[in-house]
Amino acid sequence: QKTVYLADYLPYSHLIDKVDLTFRLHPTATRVLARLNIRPNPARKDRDHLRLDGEGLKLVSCRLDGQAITPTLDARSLTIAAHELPVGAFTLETEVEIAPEGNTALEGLYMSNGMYCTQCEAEGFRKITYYPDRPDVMSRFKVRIESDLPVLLSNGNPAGQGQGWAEWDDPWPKPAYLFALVAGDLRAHSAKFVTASGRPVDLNIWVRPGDEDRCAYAMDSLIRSMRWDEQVYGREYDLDVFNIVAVDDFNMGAMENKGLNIFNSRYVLASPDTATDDDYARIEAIIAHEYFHNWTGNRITCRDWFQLCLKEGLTVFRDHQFSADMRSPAVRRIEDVVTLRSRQFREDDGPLAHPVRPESFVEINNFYTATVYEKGAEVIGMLKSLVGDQAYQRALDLYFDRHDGEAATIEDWLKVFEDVTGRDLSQFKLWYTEAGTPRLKVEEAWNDGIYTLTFTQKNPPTPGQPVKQPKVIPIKVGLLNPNGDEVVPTIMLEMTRAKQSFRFEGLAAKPVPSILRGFSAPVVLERKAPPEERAFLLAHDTDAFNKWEAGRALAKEVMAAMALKGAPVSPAWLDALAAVTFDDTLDPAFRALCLRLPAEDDIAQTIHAMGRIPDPARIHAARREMAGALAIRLGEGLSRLYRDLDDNAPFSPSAAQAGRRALKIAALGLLSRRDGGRLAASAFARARSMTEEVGALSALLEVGQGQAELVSFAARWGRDANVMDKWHALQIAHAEPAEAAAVAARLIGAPGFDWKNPNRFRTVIGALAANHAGFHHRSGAGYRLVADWLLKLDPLNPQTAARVSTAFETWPRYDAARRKRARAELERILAAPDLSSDLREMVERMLG
Ligand code: B3K
Ligand code: ZN
Repeated sequence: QKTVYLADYLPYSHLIDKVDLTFRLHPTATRVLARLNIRPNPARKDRDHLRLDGEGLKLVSCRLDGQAITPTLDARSLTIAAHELPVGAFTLETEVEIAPEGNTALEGLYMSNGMYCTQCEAEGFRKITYYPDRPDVMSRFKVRIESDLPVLLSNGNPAGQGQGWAEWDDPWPKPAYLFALVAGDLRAHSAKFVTASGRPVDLNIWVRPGDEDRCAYAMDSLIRSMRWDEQVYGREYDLDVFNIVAVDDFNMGAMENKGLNIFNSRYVLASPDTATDDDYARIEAIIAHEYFHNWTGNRITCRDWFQLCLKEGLTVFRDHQFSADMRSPAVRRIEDVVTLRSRQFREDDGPLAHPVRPESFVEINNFYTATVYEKGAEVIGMLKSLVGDQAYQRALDLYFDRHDGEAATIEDWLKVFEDVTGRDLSQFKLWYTEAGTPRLKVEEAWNDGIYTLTFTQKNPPTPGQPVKQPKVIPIKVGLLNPNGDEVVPTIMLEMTRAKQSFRFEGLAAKPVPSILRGFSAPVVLERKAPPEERAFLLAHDTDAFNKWEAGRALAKEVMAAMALKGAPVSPAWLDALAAVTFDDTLDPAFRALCLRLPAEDDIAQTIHAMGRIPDPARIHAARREMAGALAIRLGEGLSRLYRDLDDNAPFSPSAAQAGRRALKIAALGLLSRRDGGRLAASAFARARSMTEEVGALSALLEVGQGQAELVSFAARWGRDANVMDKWHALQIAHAEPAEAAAVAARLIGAPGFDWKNPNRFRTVIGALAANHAGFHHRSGAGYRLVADWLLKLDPLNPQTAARVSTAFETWPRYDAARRKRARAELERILAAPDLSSDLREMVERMLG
């Protein structure tokens, strides 16, 4: 398959004014009739042929203005020569046959547990019918579904139904990637919503019979999202119904099809006994994300797939804002930054680094990445900081006004900000076009009452981009005096040059700086500070993010020093953390975050950034030693803390209660290191929520206990695959490094384990990849197992295989022996006959 370039963009030759689709559903022989009203695109001066995308379709018939014709077919398209086309508008009717039952790639029309469903983004519609499958071709869709299944759904508003059929009419022009169809024996959890301007909307969440009572939280999240988008962005819903369907076999989290969102069942179904607090938070965020796409993605879509961040970065930014409003902004920000660093910084630092707006791709599905999503959102956060909240709001209003109904670009997006503010954003645009995480060095000077901060930015080379330009970096800074009082509240410094100084006058004493407050830019701050200064900020910083960050930076330094040179656990770190842990004036969720030690992969990233080679075994030992030392240092206070938090309040998924549970479980984990798991065993037996159950089990496994509890968990939840994912993941996460691959192999190879289901596959292989010392074990067993299973999955489901292959993206960081083994596995994958273009592109990029 060949490479596509942003620079080659050309508008489509024709416009499609209307699409009428009829589906005669059948597991092995579904008929799809498509009637397209087509005319030449006036934006294109040439008179061109008509080329429609189509893959794996059996053409039954083709008519142009009612006359049977024989178009030119190849494996990827249907073409009608220019001279065979009428001069003006015409109608094209095709009938094709497809086999949803045999569709294991889960792209296009496929089946999951007896139900039909679709996934079209990015280029799956071409597996359903012949069509210009590109986002800049927007059309009005009418759909008729014929099937004996009781529930038949598509986009838009219902337009009639009867025995064995249903019709749907979507008044809003849309690209084909937003098309969806669902048919099955489903039950609805329903509610009503009235929009700000009085439009009544029927809300339904469709699930398998028996799951109806696990939809309440998703529905509540949806209603709050709809209200929030009205209040914060002035965006109302625009159809009479909004349907959500939960599907068990799904390649990703969820999909924002117009009026018919399709969700991985894992991100819909929740009850206190099956979902952890993290699950609740994730469900809320994903429901909101897909709903927000209705405006940022659907009403305004992307001109081409290079503009993916236009909808994804903005929608992630919006769902972060929403979660911050619903929960604690500080806690949300910290969690988002932890994810950003562990996924996006990791990506940016290796062979898969690419700009937020890539310039070329082979398989677009390989670009739904942390960079496009998470960094894409950070870039919008910076833009908002730079122009201010009011200008941001005016720019967004203008964006919706100007581009509603269009397929837009990053240039269009930046232009609304330029028009509203009069600012030149050409330097800012580098955030979209250049890959890599900038490194920011800071020096301070104190002279005659003048305090100077000097920043130097370095933009490291990334694949295909050896040289980079200085970026605009909004650096939020506050200054504290030596007593811990804030003497300069948060201000934003705007850095535009490679090296730049900022002066502060009128200070009585040399201040302690709190730099990059709220993580105001996605950069690596390289500031050497003594442990006492970190401890001071952890105790006194008024910015919650930087307060946490001070402890984090200290923990990272300590762990890296332990792994690199066998340094002892730092007493300064232990004391500082003890003070935070027992400070009852602080939010329990915040304290729980401070107690969460940096992940081993993060430390490997840190050590690599220092120009050294990380040793996974030593990092693992260091982290364990830190946790043990912390358990001892916190002493009896830990038991008291645990008891205080172990109340009998009735369960609520609220952020406040979740925060208390998180702190309680953190305390339990540490206590287990001292009592060998006695308290955790009784906590498991008494658990009243999945959060507590998983928390206790994980504390037990970490200290080598929990076998009986694993058995009882499986006995209780064996029939619920989404819950059992936790059981599988925990065993791999807590396996000893030398055994992790064997544990994963045993679980994924167990009879009856459905590894073809993406949730199952990702759980086991993803958990092994996340067990840093296990995956990178010097035996190479981790690398081998992951490669074996990627090769097994690839012929069935290339998209998920390609996605999971990112387990290998950090391989160049490690020592020669490990590199050799990892490279050998990647080359073995590449040598496989009939490798998918999805997995091939990933492996080739990783090999560099
Ligand atoms: N837009 C979809 C992702 C589609 C992924 C295609 N490989 C979900 C989302 O971002 O909301
Ligand atoms: Zn999205």
